[in-house]
Amino acid sequence: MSMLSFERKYRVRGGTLVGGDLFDFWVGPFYVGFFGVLTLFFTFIGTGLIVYGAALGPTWNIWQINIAPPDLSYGLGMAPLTEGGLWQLITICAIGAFVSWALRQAEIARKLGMGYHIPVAFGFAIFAYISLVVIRPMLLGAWGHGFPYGILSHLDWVSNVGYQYLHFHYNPAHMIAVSFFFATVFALSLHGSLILSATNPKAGERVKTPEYEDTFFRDTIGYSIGTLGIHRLGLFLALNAGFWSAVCIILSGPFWTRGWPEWWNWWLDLPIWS
Ligand code: UQ2
Repeated sequence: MSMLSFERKYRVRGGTLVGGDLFDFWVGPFYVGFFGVLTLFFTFIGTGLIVYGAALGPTWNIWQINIAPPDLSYGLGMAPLTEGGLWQLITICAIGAFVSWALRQAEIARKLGMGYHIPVAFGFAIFAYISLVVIRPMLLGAWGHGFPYGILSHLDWVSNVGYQYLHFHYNPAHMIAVSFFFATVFALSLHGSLILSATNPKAGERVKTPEYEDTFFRDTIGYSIGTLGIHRLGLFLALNAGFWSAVCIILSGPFWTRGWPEWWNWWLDLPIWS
């Protein structure tokens, strides 16, 4: 399986961050590595705990299964398994699996002599998750501020926390995050459609070169960001979307406890109006 002609060139020894040669091997197409083993370990334990938590609950309805964080009264302490302790262990396993996965990406990047762009980008997604279940709960003084693990229950949590600040869309960092999400989607639609239009010609026709891609955008808007530039822009937009999402939820509670519409009173309070 996967015995491609270029494997001998790219399946190189070394580049590991921990353990030297110990886990430096492949299983089929997959690189294992110390962090591959660690990812599998956390994934199996974490998934097992989720299934155990579901089994303790009142339903197997996939939409309604819910594993809740501890009551606020437990503060930042450990809770009994059935009182939010499962949520705490699952959170540890999730972070362990995500971080191990990022470090496995870093090891593979090292083997191939590539930059660390992929693990860094994934790191922003991990940061957004950790801001919800670790950073904000710690700043607020209770694990109970984390979001519950369940399809509908986490949606209810988002809705409830949003209304706690009257109208979350008035959160300036939320506005920035949403704008980056839309800009990301816009950029990817421009890029994806441009690449397909240039590289998927009718039968018998030639694939178009990047000069055609540049020309299309110069003709339409007088500017082309370029083939490397569009990928820099895409990464920038996507990382900012995740980053400002984390900022907007960390601000809410630890640094701003009133309704978000009220935050904009700084505008009405400017001395220039008097
Ligand atoms: C581009 C270019 C690409 C692209 C795209 C553009 C040849 C293949 C999509 C056009 C992108 C521009 C003008 C930037 C738009 C700005 C935002 C914030 C979305 O020029 O070079 O390479 O894929």
